[in-house]
Amino acid sequence: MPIDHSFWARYLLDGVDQRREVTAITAQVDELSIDDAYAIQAALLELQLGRGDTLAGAKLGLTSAAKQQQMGVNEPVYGWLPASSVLWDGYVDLSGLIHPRCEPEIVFVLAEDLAGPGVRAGDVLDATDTVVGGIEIIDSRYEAFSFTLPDVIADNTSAARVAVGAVGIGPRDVDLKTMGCEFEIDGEVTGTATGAALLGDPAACVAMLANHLGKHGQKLRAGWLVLAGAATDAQPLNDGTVATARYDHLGPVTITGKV
Ligand code: 0L1
Ligand code: MG
Repeated sequence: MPIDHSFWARYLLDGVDQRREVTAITAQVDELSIDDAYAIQAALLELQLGRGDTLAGAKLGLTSAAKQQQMGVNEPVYGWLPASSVLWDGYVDLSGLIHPRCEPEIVFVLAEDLAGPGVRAGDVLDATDTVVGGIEIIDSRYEAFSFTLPDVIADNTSAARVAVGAVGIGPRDVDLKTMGCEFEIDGEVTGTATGAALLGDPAACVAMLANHLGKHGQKLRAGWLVLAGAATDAQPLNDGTVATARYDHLGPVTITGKV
Protein backbone atom coordinates (compact mmCIF):
# COMPACT_ATOMS: atom_id res chain seq x y z
CA MET A 1 0.00 0.00 0.00
CA PRO A 2 1.39 3.48 -0.82
CA ILE A 3 2.49 5.60 2.12
CA ASP A 4 0.15 8.51 2.89
CA HIS A 5 2.72 11.27 3.45
CA SER A 6 0.18 13.84 4.70
CA PHE A 7 -1.24 11.38 7.22
CA TRP A 8 2.14 10.65 8.79
CA ALA A 9 3.13 14.31 8.76
CA ARG A 10 -0.02 15.15 10.70
CA TYR A 11 0.69 12.22 13.04
CA LEU A 12 4.13 13.65 13.88
CA LEU A 13 2.83 17.21 14.25
CA ASP A 14 0.12 15.94 16.62
CA GLY A 15 2.93 14.52 18.76
CA VAL A 16 4.54 17.96 18.89
CA ASP A 17 1.27 19.77 19.56
CA GLN A 18 0.22 17.35 22.28
CA ARG A 19 3.75 17.06 23.63
CA ARG A 20 3.76 13.29 23.60
CA GLU A 21 5.93 10.55 22.21
CA VAL A 22 4.59 8.64 19.25
CA THR A 23 5.31 5.10 18.03
CA ALA A 24 7.85 4.87 15.21
CA ILE A 25 6.25 4.93 11.77
CA THR A 26 8.29 1.92 10.69
CA ALA A 27 6.60 -0.12 13.43
CA GLN A 28 3.28 0.55 11.71
CA VAL A 29 3.90 0.29 7.96
CA ASP A 30 5.33 -2.54 5.86
CA GLU A 31 8.15 -0.49 4.42
CA LEU A 32 9.21 3.15 4.65
CA SER A 33 11.69 4.10 1.96
CA ILE A 34 14.11 7.02 2.31
CA ASP A 35 12.19 8.82 -0.47
CA ASP A 36 8.90 8.34 1.39
CA ALA A 37 10.58 9.58 4.58
CA TYR A 38 11.71 12.81 2.89
CA ALA A 39 8.23 13.20 1.40
CA ILE A 40 6.73 12.97 4.91
CA GLN A 41 9.32 15.52 6.09
CA ALA A 42 8.28 17.85 3.25
CA ALA A 43 4.59 17.42 4.13
CA LEU A 44 5.41 18.20 7.77
CA LEU A 45 7.19 21.39 6.76
CA GLU A 46 4.22 22.35 4.60
CA LEU A 47 1.94 21.99 7.62
CA GLN A 48 4.24 24.20 9.69
CA LEU A 49 4.49 26.84 6.98
CA GLY A 50 0.70 26.69 6.62
CA ARG A 51 0.52 27.84 10.23
CA GLY A 52 2.45 31.00 9.37
CA ASP A 53 5.97 29.80 10.07
CA THR A 54 8.77 30.66 7.63
CA LEU A 55 12.03 28.94 6.77
CA ALA A 56 15.15 30.16 8.57
CA GLY A 57 17.49 27.54 7.20
CA ALA A 58 18.38 23.88 6.96
CA LYS A 59 20.44 21.30 8.83
CA LEU A 60 22.47 18.18 8.55
CA GLY A 61 22.41 15.40 11.08
CA LEU A 62 24.50 12.25 11.47
CA THR A 63 27.61 13.92 10.03
CA SER A 64 30.02 12.49 12.59
CA ALA A 65 31.42 8.99 12.22
CA ALA A 66 30.39 8.28 15.83
CA LYS A 67 26.72 9.14 15.17
CA GLN A 68 26.71 7.27 11.87
CA GLN A 69 28.12 4.16 13.52
CA GLN A 70 25.51 4.37 16.28
CA MET A 71 22.76 4.37 13.64
CA GLY A 72 24.53 1.89 11.33
CA VAL A 73 24.44 4.28 8.37
CA ASN A 74 27.06 5.85 6.15
CA GLU A 75 25.34 8.99 4.98
CA PRO A 76 24.03 12.11 6.68
CA VAL A 77 20.42 13.16 6.96
CA TYR A 78 18.95 16.53 6.05
CA GLY A 79 16.19 18.62 7.60
CA TRP A 80 14.66 22.07 7.86
CA LEU A 81 14.87 24.91 10.39
CA PRO A 82 11.57 26.76 10.73
CA ALA A 83 12.03 30.36 11.95
CA SER A 84 10.02 29.52 15.08
CA SER A 85 12.78 27.09 16.11
CA VAL A 86 15.48 29.77 16.30
CA LEU A 87 16.13 31.08 19.82
CA TRP A 88 17.30 34.63 20.33
CA ASP A 89 18.15 34.41 24.00
CA GLY A 90 19.81 31.75 26.07
CA TYR A 91 16.66 30.25 27.57
CA VAL A 92 15.02 27.17 26.16
CA ASP A 93 11.36 26.94 27.14
CA LEU A 94 10.94 23.23 27.81
CA SER A 95 7.17 23.39 28.19
CA GLY A 96 6.62 22.60 24.50
CA LEU A 97 9.24 19.86 24.25
CA ILE A 98 9.01 16.12 24.91
CA HIS A 99 12.46 14.83 25.93
CA PRO A 100 14.96 17.36 24.60
CA ARG A 101 18.68 16.84 24.19
CA CYS A 102 21.28 19.41 23.16
CA GLU A 103 24.41 19.26 21.03
CA PRO A 104 27.01 21.71 19.70
CA GLU A 105 26.78 22.80 16.07
CA ILE A 106 28.86 24.81 13.62
CA VAL A 107 26.45 27.21 11.91
CA PHE A 108 26.99 28.73 8.46
CA VAL A 109 25.20 32.03 7.79
CA LEU A 110 24.82 32.25 4.03
CA ALA A 111 25.38 35.44 2.06
CA GLU A 112 24.45 33.84 -1.28
CA ASP A 113 22.27 31.04 -2.58
CA LEU A 114 23.90 27.64 -2.99
CA ALA A 115 22.36 25.36 -5.58
CA GLY A 116 23.52 21.83 -6.34
CA PRO A 117 24.58 19.72 -8.11
CA GLY A 118 28.31 20.14 -8.14
CA VAL A 119 28.67 22.29 -5.00
CA ARG A 120 32.06 21.80 -3.28
CA ALA A 121 33.46 22.92 0.05
CA GLY A 122 35.15 25.96 -1.53
CA ASP A 123 31.82 27.09 -3.00
CA VAL A 124 30.30 26.90 0.47
CA LEU A 125 33.03 29.12 1.91
CA ASP A 126 32.54 31.59 -0.97
CA ALA A 127 28.79 31.73 -0.32
CA THR A 128 29.10 32.10 3.46
CA ASP A 129 28.92 35.42 5.26
CA THR A 130 30.01 34.19 8.70
CA VAL A 131 30.40 31.03 10.69
CA VAL A 132 28.98 31.08 14.22
CA GLY A 133 28.75 28.59 17.05
CA GLY A 134 25.41 27.17 18.00
CA ILE A 135 23.63 24.61 20.14
CA GLU A 136 20.87 22.52 18.60
CA ILE A 137 18.06 21.19 20.75
CA ILE A 138 16.89 17.91 19.27
CA ASP A 139 13.64 16.36 20.44
CA SER A 140 12.73 13.18 18.63
CA ARG A 141 8.99 12.76 18.62
CA TYR A 142 9.45 8.97 18.93
CA GLU A 143 9.14 6.86 22.06
CA ALA A 144 12.39 6.66 24.03
CA PHE A 145 14.22 8.69 21.35
CA SER A 146 14.37 5.44 19.39
CA PHE A 147 13.96 5.22 15.62
CA THR A 148 15.26 3.86 12.34
CA LEU A 149 16.85 6.05 9.68
CA PRO A 150 13.63 6.64 7.68
CA ASP A 151 11.75 7.41 10.90
CA VAL A 152 14.18 10.15 11.91
CA ILE A 153 14.20 11.65 8.41
CA ALA A 154 10.39 11.84 8.43
CA ASP A 155 10.60 13.52 11.85
CA ASN A 156 12.69 16.36 10.36
CA THR A 157 15.84 14.79 11.84
CA SER A 158 14.65 15.46 15.41
CA ALA A 159 15.01 19.24 14.91
CA ALA A 160 13.34 21.27 17.65
CA ARG A 161 15.20 24.50 18.51
CA VAL A 162 18.55 26.11 17.80
CA ALA A 163 20.48 28.75 19.72
CA VAL A 164 22.92 30.73 17.62
CA GLY A 165 26.00 32.48 19.03
CA ALA A 166 26.54 36.21 18.74
CA VAL A 167 30.17 36.11 17.55
CA GLY A 168 30.73 35.27 13.91
CA ILE A 169 33.92 34.89 11.94
CA GLY A 170 34.62 35.00 8.21
CA PRO A 171 34.66 31.46 6.78
CA ARG A 172 38.21 31.88 5.51
CA ASP A 173 39.48 33.55 8.69
CA VAL A 174 39.54 30.23 10.52
CA ASP A 175 40.44 26.66 9.64
CA LEU A 176 37.09 25.01 10.27
CA LYS A 177 38.66 21.55 10.18
CA THR A 178 40.95 22.21 13.12
CA MET A 179 38.62 24.55 15.02
CA GLY A 180 38.05 22.97 18.41
CA CYS A 181 34.84 22.73 20.39
CA GLU A 182 34.27 21.69 23.98
CA PHE A 183 30.74 20.87 25.14
CA GLU A 184 29.91 21.37 28.81
CA ILE A 185 26.86 20.44 30.84
CA ASP A 186 26.59 22.17 34.21
CA GLY A 187 30.31 22.90 34.14
CA GLU A 188 31.39 19.32 33.29
CA VAL A 189 32.98 18.69 29.89
CA THR A 190 31.00 15.95 28.13
CA GLY A 191 32.79 15.99 24.79
CA THR A 192 35.52 17.63 22.74
CA ALA A 193 36.03 17.60 18.99
CA THR A 194 37.36 19.54 16.05
CA GLY A 195 35.47 20.49 12.92
CA ALA A 196 37.08 17.59 11.08
CA ALA A 197 34.86 15.24 13.10
CA LEU A 198 32.11 16.31 10.69
CA LEU A 199 33.00 14.00 7.81
CA GLY A 200 36.43 15.63 7.54
CA ASP A 201 35.22 19.17 6.83
CA PRO A 202 32.08 21.05 7.97
CA ALA A 203 31.99 23.01 4.69
CA ALA A 204 31.94 19.75 2.72
CA CYS A 205 28.91 18.69 4.80
CA VAL A 206 27.07 21.86 3.77
CA ALA A 207 28.02 21.11 0.15
CA MET A 208 26.42 17.66 0.53
CA LEU A 209 23.22 19.32 1.73
CA ALA A 210 23.20 21.76 -1.22
CA ASN A 211 23.71 18.84 -3.60
CA HIS A 212 20.98 16.81 -1.92
CA LEU A 213 18.53 19.72 -2.28
CA GLY A 214 19.61 20.23 -5.88
CA LYS A 215 18.30 16.73 -6.68
CA HIS A 216 14.87 17.90 -5.52
CA GLY A 217 14.95 21.23 -7.36
CA GLN A 218 15.65 23.13 -4.12
CA LYS A 219 18.55 25.21 -2.88
CA LEU A 220 20.08 26.80 0.19
CA ARG A 221 19.19 30.48 0.28
CA ALA A 222 21.06 33.68 1.14
CA GLY A 223 20.39 34.67 4.74
CA TRP A 224 19.71 31.12 5.90
CA LEU A 225 21.37 29.40 8.82
CA VAL A 226 22.81 26.00 7.98
CA LEU A 227 23.77 23.56 10.73
CA ALA A 228 26.64 21.27 9.76
CA GLY A 229 25.92 18.63 12.42
CA ALA A 230 27.07 17.72 15.91
CA ALA A 231 30.58 16.51 16.57
CA THR A 232 29.90 15.30 20.12
CA ASP A 233 27.13 13.29 21.77
CA ALA A 234 23.84 14.99 22.55
CA GLN A 235 23.05 15.46 26.25
CA PRO A 236 19.70 15.67 28.06
CA LEU A 237 18.37 19.20 28.54
CA ASN A 238 16.31 19.44 31.71
CA ASP A 239 14.93 22.28 33.81
CA GLY A 240 17.95 24.24 35.08
CA THR A 241 20.49 22.45 32.87
CA VAL A 242 23.15 24.89 31.66
CA ALA A 243 24.82 23.79 28.41
CA THR A 244 27.81 25.64 26.96
CA ALA A 245 29.57 25.04 23.66
CA ARG A 246 33.02 26.66 23.60
CA TYR A 247 34.45 27.08 20.13
CA ASP A 248 37.96 28.29 19.30
CA HIS A 249 37.69 31.79 17.81
CA LEU A 250 33.91 31.99 18.23
CA GLY A 251 33.46 32.35 21.95
CA PRO A 252 30.97 30.39 24.03
CA VAL A 253 27.30 29.77 23.36
CA THR A 254 25.24 28.99 26.46
CA ILE A 255 21.66 27.83 26.92
CA THR A 256 19.63 27.11 30.03
CA GLY A 257 16.64 24.78 30.12
CA LYS A 258 13.61 26.39 31.78
CA VAL A 259 10.12 25.07 32.40
O1 0L1 B 1 20.94 16.83 14.45
C1 0L1 B 1 21.18 15.62 14.51
O2 0L1 B 1 22.31 15.12 14.41
C2 0L1 B 1 20.02 14.68 14.74
C3 0L1 B 1 20.06 13.58 13.77
C4 0L1 B 1 19.03 12.57 14.13
C5 0L1 B 1 19.47 11.59 15.15
C6 0L1 B 1 19.20 12.07 16.53
O3 0L1 B 1 18.08 12.51 16.85
O4 0L1 B 1 20.11 11.92 17.34
MG1 MG C 1 22.20 18.38 15.17
